[in-house]
Amino acid sequence: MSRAVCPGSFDPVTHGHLDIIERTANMFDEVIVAVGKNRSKNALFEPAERVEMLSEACSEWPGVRVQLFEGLLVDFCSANRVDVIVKGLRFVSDFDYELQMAQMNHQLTGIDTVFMPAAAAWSYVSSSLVREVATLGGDVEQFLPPSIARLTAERIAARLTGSS
Ligand code: COD
Repeated sequence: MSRAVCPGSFDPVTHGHLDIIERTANMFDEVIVAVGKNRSKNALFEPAERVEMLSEACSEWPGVRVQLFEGLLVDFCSANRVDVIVKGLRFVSDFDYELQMAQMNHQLTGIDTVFMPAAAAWSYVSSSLVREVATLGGDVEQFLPPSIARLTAERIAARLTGSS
């Protein structure tokens, strides 16, 4: 039984993330999508909301489950008997950052990271750009599943009117 983890902030989850998760699910028996509880970013959605959105978005893929994690990713991997970390790579700057984390994680517990190239169709998409475009009134529907695009628009509208 092989088990991979796809970790991230997923604030919000985009088609780019989902492409990586689906391709990972085609390679491993089980995939845990691990949602970091990290609050240092100016998060749009609470961690529990992100878990709910991801659970719905991944519901048709057998073997994929979504969990929150806090603290070191390697500790989460050890506690959940994860064999490999899978990360999506979009461009060279992703590689620089991800390589350093992969080497640190390997040094800490021996776990390996596998890099998966982003799909060309989504390689320019990031959660932070989606948040920025939506905040400035742009249409982000093409980058997100429909229900998540709606929730994103609602949350940003609430922020802009000061009710959230
Ligand atoms: N296409 C393909 N891949 C994508 C796309 C896209 N359009 N967008 C993002 N990705 C990839 C990213 O490259 C990344 O691999 C993953 O999806 C998640 O992206 P984000 O932006 O949602 O999440 P991050 O990068 O903010 O998440 C970082 C973690 C939470 C995974 C990281 O901070 C972490 O491991 N934190 C735990 C603390 C820890 O262990 N620290 C020590 C690290 S050595």
